[in-house]
Amino acid sequence: MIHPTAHRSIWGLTALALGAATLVACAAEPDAAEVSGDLTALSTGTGLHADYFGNQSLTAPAVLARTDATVNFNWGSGSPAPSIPTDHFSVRWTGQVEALATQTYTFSTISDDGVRLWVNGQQLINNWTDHAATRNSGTIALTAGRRYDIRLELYENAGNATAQLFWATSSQPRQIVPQAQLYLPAASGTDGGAAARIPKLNRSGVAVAILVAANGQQTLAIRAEPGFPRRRRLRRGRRR
Ligand SMILES: [Ca+2]
Ligand SMILES: [Ca+2]
Repeated sequence: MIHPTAHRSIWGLTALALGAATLVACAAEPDAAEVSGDLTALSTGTGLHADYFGNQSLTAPAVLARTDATVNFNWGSGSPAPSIPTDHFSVRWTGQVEALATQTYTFSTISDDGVRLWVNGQQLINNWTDHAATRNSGTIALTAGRRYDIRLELYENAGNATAQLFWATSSQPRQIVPQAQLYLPAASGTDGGAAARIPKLNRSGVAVAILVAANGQQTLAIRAEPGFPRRRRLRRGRRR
């Protein structure tokens, strides 16, 4: 068994040894968890919540509610489900998207007809008009391992109907946002994912964890509180 004092100093040394490389990011965004490595294996998303309306104005009540693994639909002249008409319907997808990298993401849609997209409360796409299949896009900076509220709305007037949601970064080619990165709406807050699996802060104001995924992939995760290191906290710890 490790003596409490020794345990504290081990944490302290760990923090000091790792601090130089990691605290740059922590200082820029003190409350954020800085996570590096391939996070794909840690993603557990099941898709977005979808509400389908039997009108093109998203007017409640929804005719159908379900989880859509991705948004990658080309309904042609058909309908999303037997309970939905082939024309004059609308859909709202809600939930969270988990970033894989700390980068600027370009979200894009191909829609027929109108489309609107928000990520983290910021509207990225607004083409709420009748149109044939059209690509629209917008950008937002995201942090690896963090989840952000996402809302996508579509309406179909007549003729063909399409709804697709993509993302891309400077190092990741455009792809349909994968199911593993899409989560059902959270009860509260926007932080989660790998960040939520990092242990609570210790007395020195930092937490370090090695996250091990099912495939053995190891990811170093560090969380530090604003102003770390805090000498006063350490002194208070020694008096106990
Ligand atoms: Ca139609
Ligand atoms: Ca149409």
